[in-house]
Amino acid sequence: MEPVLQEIYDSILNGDAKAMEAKVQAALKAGINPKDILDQGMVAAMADVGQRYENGEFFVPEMLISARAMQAGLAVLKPHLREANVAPSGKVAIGTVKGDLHDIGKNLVGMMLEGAGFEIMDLGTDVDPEKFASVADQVDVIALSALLTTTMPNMKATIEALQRTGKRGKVKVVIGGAPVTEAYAQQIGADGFAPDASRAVAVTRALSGH
Ligand code: B1M
Repeated sequence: MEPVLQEIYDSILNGDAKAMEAKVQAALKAGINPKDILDQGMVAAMADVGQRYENGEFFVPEMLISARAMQAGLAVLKPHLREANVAPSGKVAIGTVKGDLHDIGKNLVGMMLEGAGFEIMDLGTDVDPEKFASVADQVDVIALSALLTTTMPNMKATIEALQRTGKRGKVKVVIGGAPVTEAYAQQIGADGFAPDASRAVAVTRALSGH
């Protein structure tokens, strides 16, 4: 791994948001591909943080400061994740489902969709099924993120809210997040599943026709 990518990785593990900004800027200046900075330096480090939490080596405060360092790096990277000359596409409402406060993956998917030309309505985290249903008339796709096995059922609850309010036929629903699978998407009647942000763009494009 390039030394600066290792430094980015370490800054996330150390929860050093200030160093992150400088290191990501240095990596960009050195001509390293933004996708490599993201995947090798940042996403890999967050997976390591999760592993350490599972092993009892990290606790919630460590996860939180690592998340802040990740967000600081994403803010620097954001303009560089845009695709060149993208034509305006469809509109996507994105949010993390009810009960779930994890927003890094959701933000990343939103950024990549924005970079691909989609207009993003970011509903934030802990979003009620009814809130998603209330914006269904205004968008082409609803994108749901969940990071907890305990909040995944709220993806199903969101689809049910769309059905209940007669809006299911008006939008496509794409789901994703670490515990979510293709099989789960089929089980709950979602239109698409993506395991990561790049594939979320491909699936959203295919479903929205943009
Ligand atoms: Co939490 N947490 N956390 N956490 N946290 C996990 C998810 C966990 C797996 C850690 C572990 O045990 N190894 C575990 C869940 C276990 C489970 O459910 N099976 C867990 C737990 C238990 C908890 C708490 C319950 C801890 C506690 O309080 N006791 C608590 C819950 C709070 C709540 O939500 N109600 C909690 C809290 C937190 C923090 C607040 C401290 C912090 C979040 C800060 C924030 O988001 N602003 C946090 C963090 C940082 C994590 C880990 C370490 C990292 C998550 C992350 O940001 N990854 C995580 C461990 C892990 O995931 N390995 C963990 C980086 C991000 C880029 O990846 O979000 O997976 P990810 O997104 C990916 C893909 O999943 C996909 O694309 C993204 C980019 O490739 N994707 C989509 C995501 N959404 C998508 C939507 C799509 C398509 C693709 O279509 C619409």
